[in-house]
Amino acid sequence: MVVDGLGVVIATYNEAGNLPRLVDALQALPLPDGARIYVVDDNSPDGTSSIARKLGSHYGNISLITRPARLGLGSALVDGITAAVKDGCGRVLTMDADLSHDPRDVPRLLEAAGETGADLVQASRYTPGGRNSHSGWQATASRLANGVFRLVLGTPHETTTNFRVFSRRLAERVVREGRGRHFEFQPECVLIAMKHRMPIVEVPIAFTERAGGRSKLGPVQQLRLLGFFLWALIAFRPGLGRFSPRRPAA
Ligand SMILES: Nc1nc2c(ncn2[C@@H]2O[C@H](COP(=O)(O)OP(=O)(O)OP(=O)(O)O)[C@@H](O)[C@H]2O)c(=O)[nH]1
Ligand SMILES: [Mg+2]
Repeated sequence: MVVDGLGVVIATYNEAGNLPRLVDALQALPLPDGARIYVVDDNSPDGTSSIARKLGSHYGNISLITRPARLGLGSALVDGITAAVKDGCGRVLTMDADLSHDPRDVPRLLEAAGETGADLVQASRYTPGGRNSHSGWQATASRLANGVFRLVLGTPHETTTNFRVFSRRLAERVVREGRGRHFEFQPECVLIAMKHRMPIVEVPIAFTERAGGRSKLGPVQQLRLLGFFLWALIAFRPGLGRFSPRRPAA
């Protein structure tokens, strides 16, 4: 049982080349005592699970959840967050495995969570000071979708990030109330936090291209995400309450 510890949840699908680099970088950080890493792998054909198992026997603080087939990022995050909450973690950090999220930003996110007590601390490429190395129409579409969402629903600058720290009470909420099994789980978490008037803080980051391997956000997932945005714009507008940013101390 990890009381008041940190759970780091990493969903993986075909990230064999990236996972060891990420885990080594995380282990080199000054993480809180008792921190535990939860890798949720969907039986990746490239053997990510067996690599995670080896990393687990080397470091000793890694739990591996292997699921039978590719079941979606949102459902993987829910399974990882559930395991962390069950182990008694006081905070849960989620991040991508592909090194788009720089592990060196983790201490800044944890500091912001500690200083502000916010239920959701988000690393954002769109908040002032943030940067995005993606370009092209997908980057424009992502920026536009986040901008419209913000304008209509009063959400933070970015709702499509998976680099986040959840308080335990929000982690419990998203597990219970989240319905999105795929990438739409990411904006859904923001809406759940806002629905319960839980404070959200954004921390600027530089988002970089994945280090290797292929994107899992293909056309089907992009359409699904777009569908969620359109649905949420209609379904959530009344009475959601606007995002009121609380800035971490400089
Ligand atoms: N377990 C599991 N993990 C997934 C699934 N889909 C995506 N992931 C993981 O979720 C994280 C985000 O997926 P990415 O493919 O990096 O998505 P993205 O960052 O929006 O797209 P890129 O910028 O092109 O990389 C990565 O660690 C993936 O391996 C899934 O169905 N199951
Ligand atoms: Mg990625």
